[in-house]
Amino acid sequence: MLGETDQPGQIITIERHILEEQSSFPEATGTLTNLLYDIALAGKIIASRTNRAGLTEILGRTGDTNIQGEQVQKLDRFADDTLFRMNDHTGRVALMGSEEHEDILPIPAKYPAGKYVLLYDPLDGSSNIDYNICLGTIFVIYHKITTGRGSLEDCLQKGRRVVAAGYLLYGTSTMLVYSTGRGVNGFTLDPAVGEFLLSHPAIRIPEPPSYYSVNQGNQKYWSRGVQEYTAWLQGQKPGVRGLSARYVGSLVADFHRNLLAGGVFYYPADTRDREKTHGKLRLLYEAIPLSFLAEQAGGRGSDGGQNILDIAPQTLHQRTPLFVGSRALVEQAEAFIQKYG
Ligand code: AFP
Repeated sequence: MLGETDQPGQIITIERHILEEQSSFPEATGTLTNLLYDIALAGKIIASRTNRAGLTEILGRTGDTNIQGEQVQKLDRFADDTLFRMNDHTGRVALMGSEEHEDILPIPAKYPAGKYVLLYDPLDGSSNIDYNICLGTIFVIYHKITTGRGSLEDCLQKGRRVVAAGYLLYGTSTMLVYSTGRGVNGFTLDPAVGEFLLSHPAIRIPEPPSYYSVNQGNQKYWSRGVQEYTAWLQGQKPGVRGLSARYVGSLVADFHRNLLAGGVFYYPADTRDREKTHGKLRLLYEAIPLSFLAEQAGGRGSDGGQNILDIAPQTLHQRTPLFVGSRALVEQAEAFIQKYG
């Protein structure tokens, strides 16, 4: 894998890394390479705007609500537009889906449609915008499986069919972490030269894990299984060393920390709304891409009963409970839920 064999001190740009990965697929046409590069470029543009959020009129809400019933913030809209416009005319993508839009986003008729499907959560953690806390963009790419210019069916593919997935983290520095199914690599944006440089080659979730991440304010709404699991994570069961809790409330930030330090993020189903006992997070835009990355780094993603990557999505904005991170910790969640419900 790239990064393992390279000389220390060698500078590997994301462009070089993506191209070198492509060269191990003789049948590759370069389309995916360019699509990933377009996403990296969109990430740079979004990062430059998030960094200035407190300084410009962009900070604040538009006053609209999105289809999830959340207030739309200007930065969300900017990130959403940037990702769409960066990919609508290239001939690489057949259609897109965004967490911010109710329906699929076809490529405008004046542009050619390509062979890939791109789904994204443009600015995850947006309720943190006003507080200068990390935000992220999550993306996932599939092959188009229908004929013509694509349809909803192309978006509702199982996570087992992911071609590539990743995220951008807008934190103390901007990072891009992605996988094409050959391990996970992380790149840090050098703002001086405007390039993503390979900083975290061949990421594996380390053992033993250090953290658990959950919104404990919801504890009273959790099932017995999730309560028992949390007590186990805290070391309240005999013979178990407790983990530290860390929770940002921006999924990308929480996931990223656990990817590098070892740990589990979970957002379980809860009974706050008895009509909606399937958790908060979206299967297509959040759970599948991050579970794919976790698995590529030696971890696992689960809804508490089955592997997230084995779920057949039914709707574009389907929600799911999510347990993701270190494999052993996710398997323990499944065991507790199976035992106690
Ligand atoms: P926002 O984009 O509305 O801030 O939601 C963020 C998010 O989808 C995900 O990034 C967090 O992990 C999770 O929701 C936080 O939810 P709680 O605020 O309920 O803990």
